[in-house]
Amino acid sequence: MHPSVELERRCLAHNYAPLPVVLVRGEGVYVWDADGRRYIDMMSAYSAVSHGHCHPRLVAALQQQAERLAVVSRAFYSDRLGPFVARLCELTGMDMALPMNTGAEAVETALKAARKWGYTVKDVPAERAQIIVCENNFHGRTISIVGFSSELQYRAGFGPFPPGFVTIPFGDAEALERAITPHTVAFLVEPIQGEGGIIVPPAGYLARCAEICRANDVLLLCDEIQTGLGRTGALLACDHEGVRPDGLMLGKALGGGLLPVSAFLARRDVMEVFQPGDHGSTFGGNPLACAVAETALEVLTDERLVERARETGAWLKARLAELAQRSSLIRDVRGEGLLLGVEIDSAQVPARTLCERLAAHGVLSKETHETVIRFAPPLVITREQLDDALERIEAAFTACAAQR
Ligand code: PXG
Repeated sequence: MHPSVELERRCLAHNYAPLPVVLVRGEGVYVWDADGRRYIDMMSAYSAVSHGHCHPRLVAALQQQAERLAVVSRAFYSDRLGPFVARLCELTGMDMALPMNTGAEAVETALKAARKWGYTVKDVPAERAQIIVCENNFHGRTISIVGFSSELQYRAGFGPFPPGFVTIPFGDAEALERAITPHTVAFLVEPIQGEGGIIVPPAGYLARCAEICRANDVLLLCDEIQTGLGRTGALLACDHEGVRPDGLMLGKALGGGLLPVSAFLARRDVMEVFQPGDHGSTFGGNPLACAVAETALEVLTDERLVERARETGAWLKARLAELAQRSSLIRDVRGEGLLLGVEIDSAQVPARTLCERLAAHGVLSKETHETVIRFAPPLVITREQLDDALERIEAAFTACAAQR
């Protein structure tokens, strides 16, 4: 056993069950383990590594900024924060941004903004604000966020939870209309549910939700922490339906695969509810994070990562659908761009076993919900690299089917 595994088992909280691979190096779509074996990374740290591992331009930006100035807190201005938020707003079409670090913090920021907007702008009576969320959501791991999860394990043992959340089925716009009351301040939704199993809602869903929200003076808050920045073949998954949300959460890929960088973006009248002292983060918007994130946005444009995700994603999805014709293990192939999920007949073989087999064939991925394997490689992946991955995927599936 690698010494780090033994140390992790002894000294690290057991809150994950990693595949037995010890990674030591990464470059582009590849990672290497301690024995020098190379793997194609088909899950990109849950979409955080859209730019590929250790992208040279991003590493250079990190190095240069680290040598100049890294962390100052928001007690002072820095020369990096303004240009970063300006670029982020320009790219996403939002008015204002509030940088944080992790995705969960961006979601918490959105929830606070929505509630305060409800009390100060919409005139909802004190302490009565309601936020509508979807079944099968995943928005992070804080107490308030797991409090409105429908996944028993995420909640069990962690209550009591803050009130003020109402759950409706995902993909059902009429359920949203029915759930809205005069106290509803916001609807929080992932345009495609990621952790929930790569669930794509019916066409027109988000656009209809946006209409309903607008008609009822309810904020549409889109969690694009996983789907954003090109992952689904559009800059934002909202763009597929021509929707401009009132509040937007970005994270993961915003840090260029190097640092935790997230942001809540919003309409001006929503963001302006925050007064000095209302909210903050020691590290949120630090110069080092800003330098990396601003470069990550530049690389996204310069390397046409959005278009490439659309093209290679459509191609990968078609090949996986063909594989599904040949393999009885696959029940469904779904997703958009390079956020794809393959649903496994888990009665035949658990998705976890397949992931172990994929690793043995040089492909890294991870199951979600015990039945779905996600294929979400870095957006820089080429057709040739995907061809190679597909051959390995088919070999792994065949080996699993033969072994039953
Ligand atoms: N929103 C969405 C849509 C996400 O997919 C978060 C928020 C939270 O981001 P942070 O940076 O706080 O993890 C996510 C995260 C895990 C795990 O082990 C998390 C995600 C995907 C897979 C596993 O907690 N997504």
